[in-house]
Amino acid sequence: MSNSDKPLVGIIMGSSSDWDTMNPAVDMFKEFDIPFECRVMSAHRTPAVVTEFSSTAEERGVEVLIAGAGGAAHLAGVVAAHTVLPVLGVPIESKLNGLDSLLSTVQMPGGIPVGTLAIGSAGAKNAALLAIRIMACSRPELRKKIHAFNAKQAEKVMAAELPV
Ligand code: RP5
Repeated sequence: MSNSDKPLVGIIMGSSSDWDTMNPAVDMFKEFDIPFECRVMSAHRTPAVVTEFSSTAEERGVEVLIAGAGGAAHLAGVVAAHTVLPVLGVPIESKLNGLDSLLSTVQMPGGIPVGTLAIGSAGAKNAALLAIRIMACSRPELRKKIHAFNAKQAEKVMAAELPV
């Protein structure tokens, strides 16, 4: 899945069963009109595909990579080992409520960084927003869009009504 020949962001997940969790990340890139590519690949089941995807991401023009995986969640770490692009990891909820995914994503050895987000769909949404903030460092127009997004979000909070 992709919305462009020239994606700026690569989103991958270890299994199609991760889609419901990762979909909010895709929604954010659609909302901000950012070209992305989105694929299923597994650090354990398709290691050669992960190696190829991550080692060629830079030459494809990709600027940030997001990897979601659950359980023995090594995907983000393996991606980070094959690229110098920023890699954001999303731990997927699992049989251990995602604690296994969180720990196996976050506990990287010094030298190979993965920016790990929260467990589950909030983590996926924030991975996309963090990727957008990274890309906005050199794109003033994109930074304006983030300000507008935050203002809209705050308006919604202030308009909330309680059933009392
Ligand atoms: C991981 O194993 C995937 O990221 C997924 O979260 C988990 C279970 O995968 P399936 O058995 O549902 O394909 O690699």
